[in-house]
This record gives sequence, C-alpha cells and structure tokens, in this order.
Amino acid sequence: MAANKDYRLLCLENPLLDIQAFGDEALLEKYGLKANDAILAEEKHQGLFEDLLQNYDAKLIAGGAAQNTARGAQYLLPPNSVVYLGGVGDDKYAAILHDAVKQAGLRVEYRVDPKINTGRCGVVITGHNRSMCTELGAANHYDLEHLKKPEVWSLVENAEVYYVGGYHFTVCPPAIMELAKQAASGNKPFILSLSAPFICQFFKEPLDASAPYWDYVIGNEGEAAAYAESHGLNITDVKEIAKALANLPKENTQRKRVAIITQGTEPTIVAVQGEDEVKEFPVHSIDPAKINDTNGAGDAFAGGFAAGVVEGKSLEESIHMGQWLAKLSIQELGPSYPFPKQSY
Ligand code: 26A
Repeated sequence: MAANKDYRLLCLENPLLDIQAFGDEALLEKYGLKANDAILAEEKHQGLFEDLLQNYDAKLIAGGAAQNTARGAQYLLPPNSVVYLGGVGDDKYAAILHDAVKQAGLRVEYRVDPKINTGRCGVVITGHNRSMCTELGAANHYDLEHLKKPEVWSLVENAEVYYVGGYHFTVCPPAIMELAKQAASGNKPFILSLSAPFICQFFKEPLDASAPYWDYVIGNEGEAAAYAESHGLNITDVKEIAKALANLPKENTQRKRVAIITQGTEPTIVAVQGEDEVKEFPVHSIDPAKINDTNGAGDAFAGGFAAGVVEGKSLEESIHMGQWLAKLSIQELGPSYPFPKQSY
C-alpha cells in the first residue's frame, strides 16, 4: 500500500446527532427502555428527545456509530485518510455534525435531503450503561444513487479498506453489498460491525448476504449472543461464537476472516478462520474514577482497530490501537476523543 495516498479508509452508515443525558430508572421506565440497548424509535418514544433536552440537561454530540469510528480512525491516521458516507438533512443538527467532523479532520460525503430532518439518537446514560433510541430521519434515505455518483464512486474505488456499520442494514443493504464486492474483487479488507443485537435478530437476511465478504467482523458480547441465538448455533460461549463467525464461508479466500468480540472491561476475544486457538487480549486498565461515560467505547475500539488495518499493522497491534482509543474515548463525554490530540 502506498503510504502517501489520501482517503484510504471509506466508511458508511447513519450520521446522527446524539441527544445525550445522564438519566435515571424513572426515565427508562417512562419510555420502556432497557438500561443497555440500541433500538429504533417508535411512536411511544416521540417525546424522549424533548424530555432529554428540557428536563435532563441533555448535550448535543456528534454521533452515528460508524461516524464515531471514522472520526476515531482519522484521529490516529495522517490527515486526509478517512472519508465517511451517509444521509443528513439541511438543518441545525447537520451543521453540528459538519463542525464536529471538521474538527476531527474527517471528510464526509453526505447525501443531503432538504425535506427531512437529520437523524437523532436519544442517549440515556445510567451508570456504565447507555440506552439509545434512534429516529433515523434523513439517514434512512441514503441510497445507491448517491454511492454511484461519479465523485463518490471514485472515492470508493480509490479506498483500500472499507468499514461498514451494521446499523446500515436498516437503511440500504445494496450499498453495503456494493462496497463488499468492491473490497473482495480488489482483495481489499472489508470490516463489518454487528452494531446491535437487533441487527442480528431482525436484519438477519441482509446481514447474512454480506457475511461471505467480511474480512473482519467486530461485535460485543451482547451482539455475539444475539447472533448465535438468531442463527440457531446453540452455543453461548463467546470464544465459540467468535470461532463460528470466523469460519463462515468466505468469498475472498486470499484473506482469512478474523472475528473480534469486545466484552467491556473483560478481555477482547479474537478468532481467526481455520485456527484452533482463540486469543484473548486484556483491555488497557483505567482508574474507574476517570471514566466519564462508555457511550461510543465500541465505536472508538473499531476506529483504532481500523486505523491499524489501514496502516498494515499486525492483528495484535491493531487490537492494541483499538483498546488505546477506547480508553481515551470513555474519559470524554459521549463518543468523542480528546483535543488537543494525544499521540499513540
Ligand atoms: C439505526 N440505528 C439504531 C443507529 C444507531 C446509531 N448509529 C447508527 N444507526 N443507534 C445508535 N447509534 C449510535 O451509536 C453510537 C454509540 O455507539 C449513536 O449515535 C451513538 O453515537
């Protein structure tokens, strides 16, 4: 890989503005939310966003899981390394996202829909848990037409590594498949995040269609369990689930698939296709008093890891980079990274 090329990492998913607050049991109960979850907003959640802003001193923070990952990868990589695609509206929320990505040095190619609001994610923090409730808005209107615009498609062709957030399976699976095929045909790494248990449960068909293209699949213990259950694997051991993911049929046989399962403060599990031994990597220790909130920790891990893949680092080193960035991010409010930059 040429070291001086621009935009080597291309990411796709749903740009969202997080409306994040420290909440309580009563708030979770009022909207029927679980303490630690990610869901799509239904009718009964409509009041949540205003409630958070009016009564819980909510902060507006740039979000969208893969956009957080993209900002994270750019944090570690040379300038102009990462480009991110997704759909937004033309409103004050989009302006906040533009400011955040500008500060992060992240290039975005948004599909702008002037008639629809930028997506919002209500985030309720209780202790080390976060409950997320998303109204996708304009993010739900990302389409192939945007991906195939010559100025966007040339970025796709130019990229050397692809990162897709699994949340995008609710939006435009054909765009995911285009990136997956582009990766396989050029023997370039395709990284997929499972994103949330509900993706493994309710978006199984498009998820499975993309599986042969995963060079790296990243998830947490909850997503791994949901995958195992929804696929009738009859296993609950995280290492065994990682192994099963790593050994699914694969399109590009020039790369062995790697499955990575994070488990909060417990060690990160890594299985490699065809290998018997499943490895464990302890997370970087942190004084609990320094943890601000863990929302976005998984996205930060994925960002650090993806940066390692882009730079051609070893698997061990890439995991280490992911854990390093996750440790930085949990000391910030929301899915953010410290500025001025800390160097790895
Ligand atoms: C389709 N859904 C539900 C989502 C999301 C999402 N990003 C994309 N699509 N639901 C929550 N998030 C984001 O996850 C980040 C934390 O990992 C939130 O915006 C938050 O920044």
